[in-house]
Amino acid sequence: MKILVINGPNLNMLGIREPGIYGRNTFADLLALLEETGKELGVEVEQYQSNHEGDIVDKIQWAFGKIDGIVINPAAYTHTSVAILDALKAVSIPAVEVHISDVDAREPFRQISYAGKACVKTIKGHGFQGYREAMQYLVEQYR
Ligand code: CA2
Repeated sequence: MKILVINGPNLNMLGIREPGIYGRNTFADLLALLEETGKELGVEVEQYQSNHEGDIVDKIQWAFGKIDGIVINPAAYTHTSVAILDALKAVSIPAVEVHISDVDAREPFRQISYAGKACVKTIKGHGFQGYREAMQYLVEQYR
């Protein structure tokens, strides 16, 4: 099984600013967790991060026919991007939406998710562990 993990804009800055919301761990720490989780679960993991909406759409399209499950934290594009929603629907690969913070407890605009409408599950507020839970869920449901 192959899992693609997509992280959206500014997540590459994790650990550098706003430790109160996103924690002190860095983006490199997150990538290490994904790698380790992939080994534990016996799945191939490809990670992708971009600050650009169209590049994320391209990566989702690229996944068609190559990837069995997607874990996606579209970051700010969660709340704005119909293009990412449409791309997820177009490829029809089971996708789990992850948010590090509890978006429901934050500003009202963060409580709207377009991408989530194309996802089989959403995990929010579990920190980096949310990515691990998302990968476990895809393996349990779709391997
Ligand atoms: O909680 C999440 O995972 C979010 O997807 C993170 C996004 C935010 O726009 C969503 O509403 C919720 C923001 C990611 C920005 O990451 C930063 C990292 C370091 C410093 C500042 C921002």
